[in-house]
Order: sequence, then C-alpha cells, then structure tokens
Amino acid sequence: MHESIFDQSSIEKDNAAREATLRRDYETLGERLDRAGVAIDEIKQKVAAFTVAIPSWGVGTGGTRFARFPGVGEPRDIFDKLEDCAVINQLTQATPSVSLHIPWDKANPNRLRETADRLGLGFDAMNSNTFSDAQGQAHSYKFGSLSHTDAATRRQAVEHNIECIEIGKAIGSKALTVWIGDGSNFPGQAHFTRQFERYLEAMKEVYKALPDDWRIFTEHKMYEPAFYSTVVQDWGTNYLISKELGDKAYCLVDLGHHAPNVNIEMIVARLIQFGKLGGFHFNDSKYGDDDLDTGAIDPYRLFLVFNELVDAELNLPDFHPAHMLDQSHNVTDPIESLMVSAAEVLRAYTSALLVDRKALDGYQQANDALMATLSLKTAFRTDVEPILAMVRLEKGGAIDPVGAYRASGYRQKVAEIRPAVAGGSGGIV
Ligand code: LRH
Ligand code: MN
Ligand code: MN
Repeated sequence: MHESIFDQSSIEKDNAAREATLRRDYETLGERLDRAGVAIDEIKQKVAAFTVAIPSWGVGTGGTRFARFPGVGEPRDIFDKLEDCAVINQLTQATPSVSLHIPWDKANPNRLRETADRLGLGFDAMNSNTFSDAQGQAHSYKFGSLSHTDAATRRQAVEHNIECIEIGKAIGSKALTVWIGDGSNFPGQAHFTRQFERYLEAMKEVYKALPDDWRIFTEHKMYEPAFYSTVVQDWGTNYLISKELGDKAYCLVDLGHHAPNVNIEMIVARLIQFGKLGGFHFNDSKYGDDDLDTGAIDPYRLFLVFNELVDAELNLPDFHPAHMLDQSHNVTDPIESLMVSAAEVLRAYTSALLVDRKALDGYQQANDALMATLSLKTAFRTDVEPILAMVRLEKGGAIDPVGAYRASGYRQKVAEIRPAVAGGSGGIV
C-alpha cells in the first residue's frame, strides 16, 4: 500500500453524494450504446487501462514571457511536485507516472525513486534541457546546443543527454525526450544543412548511450525561441531524424507545435503508417505554442487525433505511444487544470472507441462523405462522462475530481507549509 497525500475519506464523502446519480446516468448511457451494438462495460475496461503522464513542470504556475503570478501553496521542489502529482493521480486514477525535466528536477535519484514508490508513482520519459543555460555550465547555448558550431558546446549537450539517460536508468524511466531550441533568428545566420548535419552527428552519440529497452523521442516545433528557422521544425525533419538514428528512435508530437491550421491528425496517421509515432505532448493552442489546457480550444481536433490512435490500436499488434500532458497554467490552479486535462485526453479516447469503424469503412469505400463524417460526429457528440466517472469511482478516485479537490481545501493546507513565492517579470522585461 502506498501513502495517500490526499485524504481518501474526503473523496469517499464527495462520491457518496454523487454515486446514485452516476449509476443512473451510466445505465442510461449503457442502454443507448447497447442499441448501437456497443457494450459499455467493454469500453469502460479499455478506458480503465488508459493512462497519461504528468509533466513535473506542469504542477507549478508556468507564467509567460511577460510575467509569472504564482498561486498559493506552490511546490517548493521536485518532492512537493511529486506530492501534487500523487494528488492528481489519487483523484483521477489516470496519471500514475511523472515526466522529469533535467536539470530542473535534478535530485538524488534514490530519493526520487523512493518518494515515487511511496506515493505509488512511476517515471515516464526523461526530458533533457539544452534550450537554456544551467548554472555553472562551461559553454552557453545562446547560439545552439546539439547543432552548435562549436564542438565543445555540442559535446556538453551530448553529455547532458547521456546524464539524463543515467538518471532515468536509476529511477526506472524507459525513454528520453529531446527537444532543442536550436535554430536562427536571421536569414543567413546559420547554414541549414551543416547545422542539421551537426545535430544528427550529436544525436547519434546520444543514441549510442541508449539502453536496449529504451526509446528516444525527438520533438519538433515550428518556431520559438528561434524565430527565423528551427532545426527540428516539423514532422518531416523529425521523421528524417528517427530514420537516421535507428529503431529505438521515434517522433513525438506536441499538439501546440504546429501552425494553426495544420492537419495534425493526418501527421499522426502518417507517422503511424511508417512505424515512427513515439508519443504525444497534449495541450491546446489557438495561435502558437500556447500550452493551454488540453481540449480547451478544439476538443474535436483532439478527438480526431484519437480517432487515428484507436484505428491503429485495433490494427497494429504492438502499438503503445507515450501519452503526456505538456501545459503551462497561468490563471488556474495547476492541479485542477491537469485533472481536467487528463480527463479530456481520456474523453477523446473514449469517444473514439465509440466510432462504428465498420460503418465508417463502408462509407469511405462508397465515397459517402456525409455519412462518413456523421459517423465520427455521432461518436464525438455522445456524452461519455458517465463512463469516465464510473472508471474513476471503481478505481478509488473521485466521481468529480475538481469538486472533491476543492471541498478538501488541499491547496490552502499545503500553503501553510509551502512559503509564498514572489511573482516576477518574465523573460522579456
Ligand atoms: C517546448 C516544450 C518541450 C519542453 C517543454 C518545457 O516548447 O514543449 O517539450 O521540454 O516545452
Ligand atoms: Mn512539449
Ligand atoms: Mn512546447
């Protein structure tokens, strides 16, 4: 048995007031799905097995380039962060692992592992950081890291990634995610081809240090912090990287890293088709890498991504992409945002499970565009909340995670031991 940071009896108390209504709603939805030939309990079983990882950096208030307005009870260090992650998992029963970012979360690996074990958590992919300078490092990443013109700077970035692998090995992680900010701000500043060659050469060094049972994920992003060109700017470059590196290399799709009108679900389909989809950073975006809560802006797009994933899950024998949230919370309590976002990921998955795939295939074969799209809409419009809530209840979580969390006063309680953090200006002023 692991330690509960959050008072389980307050979850039970909150559930008691909601359980009878939930059971009625579940039964009603079950009847409706049954008429369409879908067994609700089978869907529930699949949803119960689905999880999404929490980014350690998501449980603090993120801030923007302009300012940061911390809330009360902000986690002081990675160990407070792990406790907040445990609360999210206890209430949602959907987020048993945490993704660490090094050096932000650097701490004694034994203590990290012990704390996670005690809280019933595991560790998802490790994230390296060569997009900012760590204190005391010999060479600056101002003009790049893995693709820098200077060999010593590239070597330092390679060593850092290898260190992330070493820490990950000690705490039971099985993947490394590499995102770099390398690029250029002015036409002519960098030689596109040579810069990419240097990146590939450095990544091959990192790849060599990867244990056999690990995967390496490379994450593309259109722009920012480099505003003219970025080395790993899109899924095409990302695909080339994964092919150059080898079988343990896969592409990671962060939903916010594309131009506003890009067809992300189609990128997902292509990467699946060629065996190179590694996983996701879920968030939502309206303009750029906004890091808004998952499903906050365009839940239909999220559903369409999951439509591709469920199709693949049914057709491919060994399909296990990594699922992680990657968000920045500026105006909400991060715990609440992450709980709601995890539920949005599960909702998209659940709705996608409801698509009548046989009918859809028939409509596609017959070029019946209207009925094909309606078959997706029918699934998307079905309110699957009773399934999500029943899964949480049966696993010991909260029917209404935000309601139970607010009723408990967790944030106020931790604020008594976690000192207030001063706000601050962001990076640009
Ligand atoms: C880059 C990114 C990447 C980083 C994280 C903090 O925008 O999405 O995944 O590791 O943000
Ligand atoms: Mn990301
Ligand atoms: Mn991002």
